[in-house]
Amino acid sequence: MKEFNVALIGYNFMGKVHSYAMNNVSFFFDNTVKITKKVIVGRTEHLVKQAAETYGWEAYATDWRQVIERADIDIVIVATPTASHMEIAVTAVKAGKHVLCEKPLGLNADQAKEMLDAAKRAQVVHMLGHNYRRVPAVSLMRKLIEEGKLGDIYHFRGVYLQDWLTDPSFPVNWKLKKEVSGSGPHGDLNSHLIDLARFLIGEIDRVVGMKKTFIKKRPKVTTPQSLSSNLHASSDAERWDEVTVEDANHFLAEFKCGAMGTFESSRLASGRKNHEGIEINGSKGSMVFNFERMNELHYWSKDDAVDVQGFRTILVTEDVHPYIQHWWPPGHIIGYQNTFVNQFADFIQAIVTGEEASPNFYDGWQGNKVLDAVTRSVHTLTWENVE
Ligand code: SOE
Repeated sequence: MKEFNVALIGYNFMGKVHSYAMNNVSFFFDNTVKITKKVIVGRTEHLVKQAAETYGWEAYATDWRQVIERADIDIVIVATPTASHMEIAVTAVKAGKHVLCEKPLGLNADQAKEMLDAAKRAQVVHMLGHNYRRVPAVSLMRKLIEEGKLGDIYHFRGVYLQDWLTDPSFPVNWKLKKEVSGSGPHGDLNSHLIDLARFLIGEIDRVVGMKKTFIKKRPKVTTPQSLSSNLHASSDAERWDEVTVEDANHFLAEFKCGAMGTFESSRLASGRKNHEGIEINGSKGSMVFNFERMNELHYWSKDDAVDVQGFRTILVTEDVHPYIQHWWPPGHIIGYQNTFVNQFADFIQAIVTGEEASPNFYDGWQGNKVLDAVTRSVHTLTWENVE
């Protein structure tokens, strides 16, 4: 039995779903591996205590440095806001821990490079949390593209649309503050699209982008419960906080393979909840994926007889499909949380075999370079090279 003790830094949405993954990975994947959820870390004691109890952690702590120093911790998961990724991840790899870090890797490419260098020097396994690569339909897309089913790739179309900021009374949180998050949907959502684009059709050469903040001030609150008292605040300064990131960021790209790319990310796309859509068109066919229908892949093939040509919907739940042999019989679909189980299983496998994890900090560095190039182009109003 191989045993790994884990420390998780961060306890909100990502903390919850990583905990879920650890609770389930041995059940569905390698049952010769024992994962012990040793300690979960957060700054607000009563909340991290509650998370520890709900998600089943042995202990909780408020000081991540003390936890990383512990000799009994093998793996550190960094699920904090982006601004703290570098410090935590570099400290952890220097302490010899294997690290799984949430996306985007750094606030910028320089930070990401420093993280990559530190991880390489420490010779630990490093992985970047892009769970959407672990959707069976997305992995199938890659397999089919590698087999040449789409021929030469002409177009990559990626949209990642949400609408949680359409209500102007939605208060400011860390995701709306540049110093904590780095950017808005650019780092949060475009980072996923860029990772999928690289995974599916390769590197991006150059980009040109635009961004916009439609709602520039929002209620200032410390907790969601204090929203009503905030509305009666006596001064504007008490009541309003400035949004320092964009609400939407769109860009065009040219890929090394010659394909043209369009990327759209927004938190103001009314009615779109977690609409992560990808369409790829090639000389021999097309494929369409939308995360909100994550068990399906749409495929159009020029090889089909003309009289029956049309987009077919593949239900990606067969044993022959990526990851599915670990889950349920055909037709018994999987969900968002299961992509994190797939991801954690791949991470553990890399640790056990000594192979590189994928995506890793190198991919995070490449992703940060694309994000940076778009940000530069927004200011220069011209195409920017990624390198
Ligand atoms: C933002 O709302 C968010 O939670 C992202 O941070 C995640 O990476 C994405 O998967 C879902 O949306």
